[in-house]
Amino acid sequence: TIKTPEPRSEGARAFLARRQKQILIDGVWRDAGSGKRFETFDPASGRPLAELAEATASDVDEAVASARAALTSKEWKGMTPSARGKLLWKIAELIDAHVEELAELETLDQGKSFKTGRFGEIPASAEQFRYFAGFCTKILGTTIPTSIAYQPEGKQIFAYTTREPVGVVAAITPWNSPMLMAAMKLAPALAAGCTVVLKPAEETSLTAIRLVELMLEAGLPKGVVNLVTGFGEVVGAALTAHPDVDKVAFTGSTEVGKLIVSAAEGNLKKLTLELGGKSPAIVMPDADMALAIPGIARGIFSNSGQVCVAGSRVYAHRAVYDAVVEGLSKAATALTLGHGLDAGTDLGPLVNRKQADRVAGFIAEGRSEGAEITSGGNQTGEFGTFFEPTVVTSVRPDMRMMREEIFGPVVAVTPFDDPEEAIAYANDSPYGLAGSVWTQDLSSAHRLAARVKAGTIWINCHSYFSPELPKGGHKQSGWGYENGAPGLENYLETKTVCAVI
Ligand code: TXE
Repeated sequence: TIKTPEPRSEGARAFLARRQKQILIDGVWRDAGSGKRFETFDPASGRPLAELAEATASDVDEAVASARAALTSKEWKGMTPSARGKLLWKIAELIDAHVEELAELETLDQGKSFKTGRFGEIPASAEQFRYFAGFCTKILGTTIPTSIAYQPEGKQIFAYTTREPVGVVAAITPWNSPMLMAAMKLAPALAAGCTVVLKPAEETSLTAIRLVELMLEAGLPKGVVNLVTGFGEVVGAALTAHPDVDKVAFTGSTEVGKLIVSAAEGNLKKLTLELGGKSPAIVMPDADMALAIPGIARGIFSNSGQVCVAGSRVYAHRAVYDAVVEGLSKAATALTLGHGLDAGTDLGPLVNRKQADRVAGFIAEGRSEGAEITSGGNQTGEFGTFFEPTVVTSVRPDMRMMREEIFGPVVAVTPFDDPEEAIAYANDSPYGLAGSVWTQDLSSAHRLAARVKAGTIWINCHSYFSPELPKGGHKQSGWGYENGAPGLENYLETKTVCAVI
């Protein structure tokens, strides 16, 4: 039996002691209009952690109205770019100051190992605000010489562009890396001068609530960020169909991404969609195996595979195929499963029973169709929320486990004989989120990088992120980019002013 350990930080204990969480509208925390609540659980122990407000469409209406009013408020629109930058920087500092607490809350709510949050995702969330803070003073228009032939006598044409915030943004985030996914939307949205209604995933809302508290503490004016907790098909659907929301920034499944495209039709709101993936890793015969094996293992097993860019399809040249299968299987067996807050834990549970059942379903189906499990393959734990890191071979390209996103610690390894075959395998997917190539030959590395259809290609590494590096999906992995300068563009409109003077 796994017990929920007491969090060590005073902050996490105090936050959990206030069991009933609320929504934030126009700077005021309050219950959902319906008065309803639902529980959020520690997936390792099954213990309820807190009660979340179950918002409905009328709460969404109020949150959107608050964001709309804040967009032109003196406190927000009137804030100088420099002051806005300082505010974002201050938010980053507050995240860093609360890193232990936020990492503990993330582990308790999501399951991930403490070190993943403490040394990865929480500091990375602070870096989002720090990176985009610098943009606030550098959002520039241009002056444009024109070729317009007609000009009244004695007059000339003067044309320029300005950049404006796109407006009210609905940020809808998933449960795999809750805090980081929220930060990746809030930071560029605020840098651009937008206002936001944040809807975190119903499974993992705690760090979003704590983050918003810290943002208010940093001095964010009321209404600039509103938070509504609740279910996707109610709160998420109301936001995406709302006529007064200008843009949706979404990370989640391709299935829901498509629903959002239809829902957004009414007012043709702008969309950025970061959707599923089935990212390939190509291992060439000259790969440095000391780098490749741990790198590929990390690329699929970290966060128990609940990572959009997880390298779930490995294509290994036949000369190194056995070594890759053996190496990955050993790496899988070496990982310790346990409660994320226990110091020795490498992998916590999946986010909930439903997700673990889903992963088990893929394995059972694959097995029945001839796939061979060389390591792991079992759902474990008192509540069936854990899943062993798993290496599978003999998986045919048409099998569901090779085509669909499993979102668990499962990797399929397939041999290839020449690079053209590897490229064809890698591109045989409706997804195009990311991929990696493993080789010591510079030319072949860059040639492969050019030929694999994906938003990010890593060479001799996998799942390396930084706010400077644009990240987005080709094919059915999404629309638009997060991070880097393109990440800011999504939150800006261009206005052209053309004058006869
Ligand atoms: O995702 P959903 P689910 C994939 C992964 C996983 C599968 C299912 O393969 O196994 O999706 O997970 C909100 N209108 N990814 O079902 O539903 C929802 O409340 C508007 C990949 O949990 O897409 C949550 O906040 N919003 C992924 C968010 O959408 C709606 C991360 C994401 O949940 C909605 C997560 C609706 N009709 C899952 N329905 C990645 N790319 O990283 C739900 N939501």
